[in-house]
Parts: sequence; C-alpha cells; structure tokens
Amino acid sequence: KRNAEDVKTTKEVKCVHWFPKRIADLDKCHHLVTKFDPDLDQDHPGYTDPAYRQRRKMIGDIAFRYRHGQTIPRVEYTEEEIGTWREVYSTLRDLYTTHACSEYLEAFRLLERHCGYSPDNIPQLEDVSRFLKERTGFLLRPVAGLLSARDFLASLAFRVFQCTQYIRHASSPMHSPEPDCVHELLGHVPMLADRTFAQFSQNLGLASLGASDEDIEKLSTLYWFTVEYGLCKQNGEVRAYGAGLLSSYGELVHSLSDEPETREFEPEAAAVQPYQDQTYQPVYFISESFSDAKEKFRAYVAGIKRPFSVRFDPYTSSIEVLDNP
Ligand code: HBI
Ligand code: FE
Repeated sequence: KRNAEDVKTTKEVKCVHWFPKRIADLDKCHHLVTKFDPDLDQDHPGYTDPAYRQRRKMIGDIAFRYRHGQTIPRVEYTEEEIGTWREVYSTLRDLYTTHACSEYLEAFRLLERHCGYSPDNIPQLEDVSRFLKERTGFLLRPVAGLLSARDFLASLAFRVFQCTQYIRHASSPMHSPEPDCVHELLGHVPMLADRTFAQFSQNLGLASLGASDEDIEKLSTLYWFTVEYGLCKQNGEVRAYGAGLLSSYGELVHSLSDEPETREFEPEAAAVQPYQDQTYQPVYFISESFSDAKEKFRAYVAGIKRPFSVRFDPYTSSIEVLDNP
C-alpha cells in the first residue's frame, strides 16, 4: 500500500548540480575561494605589499582572460621572482633523492632536461602543458588563485589541471598560504607525468561530477590525503608523492620523520579525517602503490550514490552521461 509520503519519494525530482560536459565548459569552472587571497587575508605575507598584490593581479588576469584551446601566455618573471624560485628549488632538490617517490624522480629528470626546470628559470605553463600532454594527456590551464573544490575536481575529470602562474611573496620563500606556481610546478606537475597517478587523478575528478556537496567534501578530503599529502611504500621505504609535501621543505622532512602518525591508506577513513591547512598534518596515509590506491578508490567510489553514471570519451574530451536504470 502506498501513502502520500512514498509517492513523494518516488517522484521526487533529483536536483543534480551543474557540471561541465565538454572540455570547453571548463571556461565556466572559475569560482575562486578568497580564504587565502593576499587582498583579504591579513596573514598573507603579501597583505601589506601593494606592489606584490598588483603583480599577482596582473598575472591572475591572464587566467581570467584565458579560454580553452588558447596558448597559455608567457610571463616574464622578475629577478626577485626568480630569486624566490631559486631558493626553494635548490633547497628542495637536494631532498628529493631521499624523500620523493621514484615516479616523481623520473619525471623531474625529464622536466629538467626538456622543460626548462632549473634553479635559474621558472618554467612556463605552456611548455609544461605540452610536455604533460605527451606523457599522460594532461593539460594545464591558468587559474587566478584557490579554486572551489567542485570546479577544481571537475577539471581533473577532463585531465586538465588548473594551475596558478604567480609566485609567492619574496619574504617567505619556503611557505605560501595559497597555491602558487612553486607548489604546482614542483609539487603537482612531476606526478601528473605518471600514467597511473594521472588516471587516479582523473577518476577522482569523474567521481565529483554532479556529486552532492557532502560527497564533494569527502572527495576533496581524499584528494587532500593523497594528491596533496600522500606517502607510499617503495622498496621497503616510505616516500612522498603528495604535492603539498614535495613543495614544502619543512613538511617533507616532518612527514618522513618518526613524529607524525601514519596509517595505511583506506579511502573510507581518509575521506572523513579532519585536516589542517595552517600547520603540518597530524596524520599521513601510506599507500602500497598507486595501482593499489587506484583500486581501493574505485571500490570506494562505487559506494557513492548518483542517479547517473559518467564516462569520459577521450576522442572528443567530453563526458557521456548514462542514466542509471
Ligand atoms: N585550487 N588553484 C587551486 N589549486 C589547488 O591545488 C586546489 C584548488 N582548489 C581546491 C583544491 N586544490 C583541493 O584542496 C581540493 O579541495 C580539491
Ligand atoms: Fe595543490
């Protein structure tokens, strides 16, 4: 017997959040979060430096004007900016041999050989994008700052990584409250050159399309403990693959010391683990390998309810939406 309540549930129109279906729709995925913006965040090292803020805005305008398919305009970085880059680059580079995973090290060598990675040069996004395209099909597109989790994850579904182009303030070379090109180029880019990692990133993106706010929150937490702060096992050792670690000297050392708590990577646990964006993480998750992380994630995603499923068509770089019966 049906009562009014049952009828309402069965006929309820499922409200699905808009999501991009074609790669050019990423032009509409540009919603910024102002939490760490130097114009508004009093703790940002650039807050009291109008010249820095103007420069950051100028570089950010490249991203606001950018449309899918265009060549990413080059930035002529100043001596001061290159000095900041040099300081981080040379400090971190020495640490990678003992702290970064092998996939990272291999890509880093190639980037130094082919993409202008060096202490004296800030690589150009267009060159890096072309390199990644050949390795894994990933593309970069410029973004003006911290993007909403929904827009950021949606772009990963198309193998597009939204990448900041400005650099952190010179007074604080070892730390930036917001993503900057040091974080993207030294943290994210080398890992995106790995096939399995690229597939894992795209799967995270695909799982986010049209997801509820609650599931977006879980997926970004998962992203946080893998793509940003993940550790993995290699030849009996623990190594870093997370971009937040590989772009921060202090936390990279900390994460592989015996101070923090470490746990085996389980998506169910990582998706709800509270995290820190002000200081070092109190806990890190260790994966057996990227394929293992990818498989565990696949099983986790199968449990996320959506009234439809999605498939990426690589020939047209678009999303096919299939209604679930
Ligand atoms: N935006 N520009 C940019 N770069 C990131 O790495 C980034 C982002 N927005 C959200 C985000 N990362 C993650 O923390 C998750 O919320 C997806
Ligand atoms: Fe990041």
